[in-house]
Amino acid sequence: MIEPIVSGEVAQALAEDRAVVALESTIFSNLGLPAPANADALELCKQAVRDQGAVPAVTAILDGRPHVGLLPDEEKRVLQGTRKVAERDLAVAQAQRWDVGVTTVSATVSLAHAAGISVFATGGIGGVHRGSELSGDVSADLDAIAQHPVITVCAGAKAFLDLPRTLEYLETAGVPVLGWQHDWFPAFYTRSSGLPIPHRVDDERTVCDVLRFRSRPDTGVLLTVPIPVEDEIPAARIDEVLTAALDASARAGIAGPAVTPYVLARIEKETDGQSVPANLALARNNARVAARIAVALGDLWR
Ligand code: PSU
Ligand code: MN
Repeated sequence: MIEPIVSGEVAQALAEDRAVVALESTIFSNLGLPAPANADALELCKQAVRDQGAVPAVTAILDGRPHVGLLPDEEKRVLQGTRKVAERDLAVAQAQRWDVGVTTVSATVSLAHAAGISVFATGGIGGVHRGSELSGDVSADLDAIAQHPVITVCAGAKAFLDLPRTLEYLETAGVPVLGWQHDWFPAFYTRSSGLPIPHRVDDERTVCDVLRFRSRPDTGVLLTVPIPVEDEIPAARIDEVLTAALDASARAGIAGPAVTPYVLARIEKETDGQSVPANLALARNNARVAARIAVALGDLWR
């Protein structure tokens, strides 16, 4: 049973039916971005949500309790967090009273659901890893998105994943996959993976209607938003870098939850840091779109 501690500001916004956008905290820790870019990302995402008239709700584990919405000193602790919390780890982090745990997409959709928040913004979701036929590595993000009634807004999945299989998995799990004003499944640093998006949507109203009309009340929706044109990293450059990063990860024998942070750090190194501003730009853009959806959802239900 999850009973998150909801911050005063978020609780009040929810009580008044105002728009709220959940934000995960792994991306704001050093597992997601190096300092000081992680702190910048947090400020930019929160501000992007506020600029649209919505309230940001960062999720995390603090003092063994799940939190939705953080105070400034709590945010500082999250920036330093090193323990990654997927949905299944929420229980362990509480049972063992973890001091700080940073939440992934799977943990965040679960906490958003528990708190009554319908829209969530992240950078990129986890997915089916390349070589999953052997490793079995499929992110818990996918099942969690399928099992909580939350719209997850992301820039697609990381290009180091197996994107065709990730899309197949989402289809099997029954998750509607939408493209925000775009015809292609985005690949995080690049606007297109070359894979067509199952369904393009052009306005907030349609996204809200997809959530409303889905047949299973506990299923989520995935809204993909391509990185802004001016922030994109050229595809050829990223391909080289990804190959190098994945090779390094295999040589170092990295497995399990450590894979994603390791590969992200290698990509940063191989791009001489160019991946970091791209990551910030897409996270902020996703937060902006998510807030617009959250505002539209509120307008529909009022
Ligand atoms: N993508 C990013 N940065 C991240 C992650 C994904 O650009 O920090 C994190 C997210 O929190 C996501 C998690 O939920 O990695 C997926 O991890 P895994 O592959 O171990 O499921
Ligand atoms: Mn994994």
